[in-house]
Amino acid sequence: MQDLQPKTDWARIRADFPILNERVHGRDLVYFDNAATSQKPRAVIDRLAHYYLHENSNVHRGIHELSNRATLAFEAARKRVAQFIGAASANEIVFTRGTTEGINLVAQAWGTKNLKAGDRILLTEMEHHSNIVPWQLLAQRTGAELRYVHVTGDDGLLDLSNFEALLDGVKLFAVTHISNTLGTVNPVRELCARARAAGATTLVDAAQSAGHLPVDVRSIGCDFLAFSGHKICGPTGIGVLYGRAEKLDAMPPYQGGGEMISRVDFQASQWNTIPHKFEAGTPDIAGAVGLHAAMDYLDEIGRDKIFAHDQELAAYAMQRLSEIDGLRIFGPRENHAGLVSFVLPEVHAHDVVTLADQHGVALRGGHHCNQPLMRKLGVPSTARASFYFYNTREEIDRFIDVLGEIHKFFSR
Ligand code: 7TS
Repeated sequence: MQDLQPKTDWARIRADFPILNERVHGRDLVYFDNAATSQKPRAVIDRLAHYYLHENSNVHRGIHELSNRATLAFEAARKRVAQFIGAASANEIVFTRGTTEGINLVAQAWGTKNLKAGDRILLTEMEHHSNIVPWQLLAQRTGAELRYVHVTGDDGLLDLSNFEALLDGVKLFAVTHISNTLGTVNPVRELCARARAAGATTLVDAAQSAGHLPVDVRSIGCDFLAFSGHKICGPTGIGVLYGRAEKLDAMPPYQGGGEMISRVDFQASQWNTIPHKFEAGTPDIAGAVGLHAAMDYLDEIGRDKIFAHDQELAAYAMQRLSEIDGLRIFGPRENHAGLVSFVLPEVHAHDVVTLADQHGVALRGGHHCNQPLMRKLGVPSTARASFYFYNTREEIDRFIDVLGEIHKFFSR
């Protein structure tokens, strides 16, 4: 059968990102640090400028025209987020500063009310620090106990052989959708179903997934899901926490201030409805509006196509990396997300990154906010190349050439 889908013009899409034309140390930039933050297309940059040029005002409080424009744009962004992740209602969308703040909000507001000494919190060994430390703080406050689903080893999969046993007594299960170090894509739908069947509340860290593959909270079946705007072509400073309406309704506020109240007296106050109850103070209005443009931009390409492209680049990079003698690659061989972590024998990851930078190639080296995972894998750090839809196979070839030179230099 003939393929009736129009071919995606990746070269034209790449041209939407002015920063990719930068020269770094006299070379064309190769930007392979997308897991840390993505670049921004002109559509998002223009939308931010338009907001500040024509709509800037504070939201919800004003009656004047500009305040109406800002409020309409801000609330339209909330509706768009609900659609972007398949939420039942815009009331289930809380704007935050990012994934980290979303997880802290749940740990603080939901956790403090619902956990007590002896209760269990189940995480996995591949979580980012921002999906570990808020739960440690909660455990310290409440006397709850932390448990971890093990990672199998360099192939970076979750060992689910004793998952049901681990779920015993668990009140909260939190898991990353895609690992920012291993590139593992976790079966979050199945994991959330099993955790909920065992009586646990579930949270998905979608920092690495929301902008890379179609994400649907009702299909995943989670209670909470968090992501960051800046990793999905949106601005920094804006993020999203999704919460099931009944969960958010039953939670106390996270922070106090303007916007989150319906009535304030000198001694006590009453809370606003969700999601406003969780948005004290002036929000990042421009950020939300810019995020709206980013979501429109991504969905015009199609997140299914973006993920197929990510996976193709990761597979190609792993194939090319395996040509280098003794190089150790982390993460699954199949169904790998768009990033690759590796260690060159005898070379510290920071040296790899510093030397690659001299050739214009932006990588990241370190523990990637996964210190416990690094200890488990027995390495202090890895070097990581992380891709997005504007990256190309030619850029991977350049990166491999540069690694080859670094390898040669250190094996002399
Ligand atoms: N969760 C995961 C899985 C992440 O990869 C990150 C950031 C976060 C949470 C935190 O997101 P933030 O926007 O709140 O900071 N990951 C990375 C990274 O891999 N390199 O730099 C930041």
